[in-house]
Amino acid sequence: ELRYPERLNCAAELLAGPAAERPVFRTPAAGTWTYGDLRTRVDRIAHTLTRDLGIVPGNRVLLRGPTTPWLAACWLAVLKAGAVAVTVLAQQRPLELATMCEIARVRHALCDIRAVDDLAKADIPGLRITAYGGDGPDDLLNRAASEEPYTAVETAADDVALIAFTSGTTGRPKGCMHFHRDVLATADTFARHVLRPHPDDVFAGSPPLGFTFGLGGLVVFPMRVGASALLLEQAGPRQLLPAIAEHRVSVLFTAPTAYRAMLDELDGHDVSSLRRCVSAGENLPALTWHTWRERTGLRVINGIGATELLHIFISAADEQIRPGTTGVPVPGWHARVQDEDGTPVPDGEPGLLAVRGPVGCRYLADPRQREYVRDGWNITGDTYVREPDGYFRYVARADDMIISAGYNIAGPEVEDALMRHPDVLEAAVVGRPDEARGQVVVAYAVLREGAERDTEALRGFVRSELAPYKCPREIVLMDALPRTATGKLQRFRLRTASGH
Ligand code: 3SK
Repeated sequence: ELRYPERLNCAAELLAGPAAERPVFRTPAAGTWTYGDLRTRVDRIAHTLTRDLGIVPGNRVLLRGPTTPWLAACWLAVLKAGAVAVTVLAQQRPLELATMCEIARVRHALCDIRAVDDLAKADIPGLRITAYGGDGPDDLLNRAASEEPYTAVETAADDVALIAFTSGTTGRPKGCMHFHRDVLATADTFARHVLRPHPDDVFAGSPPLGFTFGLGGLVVFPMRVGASALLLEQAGPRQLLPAIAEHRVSVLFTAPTAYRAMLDELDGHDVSSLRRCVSAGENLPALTWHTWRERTGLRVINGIGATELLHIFISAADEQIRPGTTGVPVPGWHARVQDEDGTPVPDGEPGLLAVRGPVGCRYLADPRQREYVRDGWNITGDTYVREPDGYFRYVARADDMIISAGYNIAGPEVEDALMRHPDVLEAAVVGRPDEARGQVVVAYAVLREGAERDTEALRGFVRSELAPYKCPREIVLMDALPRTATGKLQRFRLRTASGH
């Protein structure tokens, strides 16, 4: 069982150990930051937050920007000052940001200087935006309220450190609150027992820091052991492959889609520095696992995680890996498969995955908490089978979420966006199986009489409302959507029509 002191500030804990001259963040353009550089910069930012911006413990601070050492430093400074980091994805659009700020009651935002105009456009009432990453006198770092070391706020281990958003099936995002101890628990369970990193490891990967998969893999896990991470603003397979060779990356975090894309481009790239490859965000097919093993000699560590539970809770490493399964509960976690009433189903039969462990789901002011946590078990929304030997095998998502290239997309959120177009009468959105991305978003729409049947214009409209990864690949026009006698939408019929 994990034990942490009653008073715990996870940022101070992560920053404390390693020698000042050791590297912590590497970048292609802005060189390398050492732990000493990071500590100095975090302290300057924390002083400015406290003295200049008037941020007090418990305040929620939105963090927005591409994956850079500056974003990581802001995250650490917010936590060190006892405030709560509200992390969002750089691609999220003004409407989405406004909803998240309203839910989390955010009054302050720290935003990469290149993304400030976009955030300002959201016109979020009462939001004070401070830019970072620039060199002007108003930039967060240059305000330099003090050069003194900053004494971390003595937060309780179960004070909220982080609010991470996830899309719900109804489309309204849910803010997941995580404690200071939760952040360390992810490193002290999955990373410690499965990943087993050492201080000379160089981490890299595609998930952004606004996604807890990336926050763990690129900040928390390396810092917990005094290692370093390569932070890439663009981290698609095309950028990752040369970066692995150039920076001698040893631990890779990405999604199955990216492993498949890298396999297509592997020839001529030196990936001999890799010793650990982690895959999560969507199901990893056995074929991808075997092909990666044949081409690189490496066994991919598959895992299932959730924003609600912060990071990975079922996985396996080395000889324990069984391709085609996710693995076994990570030490510290328990998992079972149950029916809708909470009764465990026999091994070999599909049911709902239920897990519990050191991190639990705590939605911020959202009644959907009752659906996710039942009798102390977190119901992840995935259908799984537990094999007789204790391995867990993924079957499908149990709800209406679409998982495309590792992104969780709520169909109803896309439907709502589509229906904001004046020509659209009704819309239904489902996932269609896709070899490269797992699933792609497909929309079915009924237009108003006389409307122009221009599906490209509709796609453009959705793209202006939502992050691009949520935009339907195809919009199919229909005369009417399939409904039950009581008027309920039958998404399963559209799924069948779209190729499930
Ligand atoms: O949502 C996920 O799939 C995930 C995977 C790994 C770690 C964290 C998360 C949120």
